[in-house]
Amino acid sequence: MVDRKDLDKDKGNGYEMIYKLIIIGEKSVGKTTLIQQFVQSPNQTAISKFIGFCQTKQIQLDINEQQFRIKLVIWDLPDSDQFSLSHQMYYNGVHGILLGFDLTQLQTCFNLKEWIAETHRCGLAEVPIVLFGNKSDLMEDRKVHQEHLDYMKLELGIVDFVETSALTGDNVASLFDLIARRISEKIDL
Ligand SMILES: Nc1nc2c(ncn2[C@@H]2O[C@H](COP(=O)(O)OP(=O)(O)OP(=O)(O)O)[C@@H](O)[C@H]2O)c(=O)[nH]1
Ligand SMILES: [Mg+2]
Repeated sequence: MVDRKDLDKDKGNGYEMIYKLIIIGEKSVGKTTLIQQFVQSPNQTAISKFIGFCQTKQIQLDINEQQFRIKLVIWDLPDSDQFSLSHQMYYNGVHGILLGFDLTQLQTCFNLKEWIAETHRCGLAEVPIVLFGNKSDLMEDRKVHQEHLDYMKLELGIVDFVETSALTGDNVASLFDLIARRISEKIDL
């Protein structure tokens, strides 16, 4: 759970907060590319090649007509085991989760439930999740259609869904804005 007292406040310049995000999903859905597109930097801070990499980016959010400066710390897990967040360092203190699949590979949707179950096993049941379908630029190869999406959202109990292209950048910033907004709502700023 997000605890407000853990968040660093700087009233002089609006609020300053740090949200830790993890990005999960099947292999090759575009998790790493999405983070790189968002932060516009190929340089990742490697914590360990077995544990993960993280990138940071500051965003501005307008909530209830107040400007909030939020630093996002985004964790990418390389070579993830199936459905395994495997290392405590990865999921400790997580404020938000991005769960992704590939719009051109229907099978990347089959295990979304397992990924959610894993987040619950790691104590993240109360943490906001936004689902994203990546590779929206590959329109002709699209295999995940509206009926699949409707079924998935119902089955997974997820309301928030964004279609992204990590290649063109389409909706990438909106995805990160949305998860930051959901976290902020949870904290009840
Ligand atoms: N056309 C297209 N290709 C993409 C997009 N996002 C990622 N890719 C490509 O998909 C491949 C896999 O992308 P990655 O970012 O490595 O995927 P990942 O989810 O990090 O994969 P793992 O780390 O192995 O789990 C790469 O060849 C990317 O260039 C996208 O939005 N559109
Ligand atoms: Mg990757």
